[in-house]
Amino acid sequence: MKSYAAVDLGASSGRVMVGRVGPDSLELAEAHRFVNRPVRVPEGLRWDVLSLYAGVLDGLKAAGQVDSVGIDSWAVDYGLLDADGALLGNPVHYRDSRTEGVAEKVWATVPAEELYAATGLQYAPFNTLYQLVAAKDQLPSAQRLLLIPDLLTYWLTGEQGTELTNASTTQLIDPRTREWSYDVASRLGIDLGLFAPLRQPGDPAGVLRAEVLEETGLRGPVPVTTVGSHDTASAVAAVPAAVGERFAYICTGTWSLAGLELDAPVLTEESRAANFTNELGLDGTVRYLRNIMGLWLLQECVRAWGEPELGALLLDAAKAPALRSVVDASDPVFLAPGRMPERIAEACRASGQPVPETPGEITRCILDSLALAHRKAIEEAQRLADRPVDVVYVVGGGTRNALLCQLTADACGLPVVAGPTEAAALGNVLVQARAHGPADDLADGRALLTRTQPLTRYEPQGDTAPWREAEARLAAR
Ligand code: LFR
Repeated sequence: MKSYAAVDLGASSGRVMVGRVGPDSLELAEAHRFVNRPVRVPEGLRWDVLSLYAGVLDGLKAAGQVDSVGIDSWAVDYGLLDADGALLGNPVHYRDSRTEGVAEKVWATVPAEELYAATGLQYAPFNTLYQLVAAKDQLPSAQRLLLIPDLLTYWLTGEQGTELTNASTTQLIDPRTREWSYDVASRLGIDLGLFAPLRQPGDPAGVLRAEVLEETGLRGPVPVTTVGSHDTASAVAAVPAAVGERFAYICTGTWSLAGLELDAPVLTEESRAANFTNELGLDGTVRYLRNIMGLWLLQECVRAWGEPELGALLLDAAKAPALRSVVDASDPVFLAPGRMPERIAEACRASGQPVPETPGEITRCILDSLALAHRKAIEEAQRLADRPVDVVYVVGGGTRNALLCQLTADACGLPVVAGPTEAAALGNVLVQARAHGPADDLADGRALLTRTQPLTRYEPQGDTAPWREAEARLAAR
């Protein structure tokens, strides 16, 4: 039996989980959970990365002695270091407005079609590439750029690297070679020397520094292992699909990431126009998916309504009329925080649909819209990659939302298998277990999940006609 600490940082909370892995067992327990509260200061929206690091240290202390530690988090964001390795300011939040209008400037130098053919990344205003162009004035004083999990790994170990799955979200990686895209970087004047050397999931990332051991009470040496440090890469690693199964997945949480696991990128113009991304996954795989706003839409409404009880809200939503009004849940207009109930109402009004009024109605509108966006992404991914599927795996926080899972099954006209909820942490643990034992490969790890984790199956109900009608309604806007 081995024990692994999985640090998994999400947009609103961080957690340190302990995975105990035996040849035929896998138990995951939460050692520590802490709030991740983005802070708005006059210059914009920032991550409180020191408080996150403090949460990681508290979590390692609570976890106790482990055989290794791995870190994953959301993608694209980074910290800049000076020549002495000191952090230059708080990392900027990907929902900050500094990238507004930047893409157009970038495309004037590298046209959007060329950028897609070279990097395979969907357009999202927050891709690191656009952030770096927006931050050009700050870059001269920086000697090093570390993506968030790499920054925390550096603080824990003193060693610097750039983990590949997360690096692929920078829009500076060529998904065919899985190496830096030197041409794109040089045309945009981005110095790739800012990045530390690439590391692959499974690579050693150093050992906990003496001060960290002292602060956490752990006995050294404790290795830190590179995992799929992009949380979505880790979550997809924990999709409990069987070898040979034809499946799609949806990682649900603050975002919904819906798509396919492929062995080669799809870089066609049609794929670009449909805004699909080719992020890199474990073991040579490609995560071919679309970013959908996800439960962020609901989280922001709940915040605006003063945090009512979620259970009651979902009951009201279940009773509200189905598919009365839907919004485009992939639309970046919903990216920034604030005024979410009003923004949803505005979108319904602008598309000539009834305006949902009560929290229950608005919640129903959000869940219907998410299920519809899941349907669209999975349908288009199958077509664009020429890979039909028979089942949809839903992993992550949204698996707790039974209504969303059922609506997704109904909208897709496919069975949904929901679970595990802590997919990112489990994928993180599995990569450590492969590096240090006892898992042999990822297929092995996935099979272990199927045997050990609770999964819920939702069969599609009714036919998909109302969903097709709602889709047409949105398309006709
Ligand atoms: C999910 C996620 C998505 C990424 C978004 C921003 O947590 O990592 O995959 O597009 O956050 O980083």
